[in-house]
Amino acid sequence: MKRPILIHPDPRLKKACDSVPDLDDELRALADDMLETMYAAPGIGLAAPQVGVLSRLIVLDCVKAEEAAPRPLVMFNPRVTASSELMNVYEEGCLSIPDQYADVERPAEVEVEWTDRDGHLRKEAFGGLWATCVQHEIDHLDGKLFIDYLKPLKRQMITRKMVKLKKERAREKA
Ligand code: K1U
Ligand code: ZN
Repeated sequence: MKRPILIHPDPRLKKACDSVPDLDDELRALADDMLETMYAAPGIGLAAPQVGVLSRLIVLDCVKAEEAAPRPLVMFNPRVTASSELMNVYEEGCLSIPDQYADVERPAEVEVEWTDRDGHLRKEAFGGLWATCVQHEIDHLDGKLFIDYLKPLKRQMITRKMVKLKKERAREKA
């Protein structure tokens, strides 16, 4: 089931999320819903707070080529265990901040540890777009958005645009 994606500004996008103590069917169903929501958007990642659930769960699939096999990853309690000194700049977007893009600098490679959908502990090193995306998604779990890396004026400008967009969408619904 596809779930609605919250649009910034929303207090739920600014909160630090709780760790997931034990996996259950409800959490696995949430992960499946998030993957469906992400692919439909379309997007390459999604974090639970973006669908209003304040738990440490992210999904991602950064396989770009249409002919390549998809690689959906479900990560419960993901954490960065090592970061490269080498940095990388990528023009980021966010499904909670539609149609706004900006350059963000982050470590080019990260090692991430997480619990997968089957409850197994996993560890993997990511580079390129995967590294950017997994850091963007883990930031969501700490209540941080990519616009928080921008200069205040640019951040305010984007936030004003989003307030306007939300008003327009609410008017269309009424
Ligand atoms: O967290 C999110 O809101 C998802 C976001 C992830 C992300 C994008 C770019 C850099 C870092 C993290 C998105 O998926 S925005 C949409 C997007 O980037 C995209 C959509 C369709 C095809 C390819 C990319
Ligand atoms: Zn985002």
